Amino acid sequence: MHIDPAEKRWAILTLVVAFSMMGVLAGYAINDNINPPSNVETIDSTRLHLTREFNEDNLGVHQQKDGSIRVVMVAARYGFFPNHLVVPADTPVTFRIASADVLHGVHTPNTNMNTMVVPGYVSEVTTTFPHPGDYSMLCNEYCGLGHDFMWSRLKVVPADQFKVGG
Ligand SMILES: [Cu+2]
Repeated sequence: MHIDPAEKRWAILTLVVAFSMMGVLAGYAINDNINPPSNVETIDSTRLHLTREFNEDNLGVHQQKDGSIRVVMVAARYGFFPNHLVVPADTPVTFRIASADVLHGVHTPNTNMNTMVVPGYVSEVTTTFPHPGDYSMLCNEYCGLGHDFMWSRLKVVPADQFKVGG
């Protein structure tokens, strides 16, 4: 089979560009600790309020015995519950989020916290926030007419000033 040398050059160039782009993506992912959430845990989204973990009284920030933080949240049209969280900096924070209705997303700009919240599943993300400050958690999956208003506040305080509920 005859392949024109010019065609061959362009084919090689295309492959080089494609593989370099994949390399750049892999570099960013490894460097910034970006990875796909891997928790596969199912839940009945219509009965969240009847579960031990996702009932209204248990939502929010909990400190574990080892000092790590566990945040239990429900995403529902059009808000995250609770809609104001305070967590410590430099401490592993595990978010457990379930949707009560449709597909939602949670994205915290300037951090690596970003996950989809698929009805029927519990989304779990563990991350550490190195920089104290005020962040927002935004829904980044279009979920209906009120989607633009679906966000909550996340305050990261220095670890020595943290107290649950403070
Ligand atoms: Cu939304």
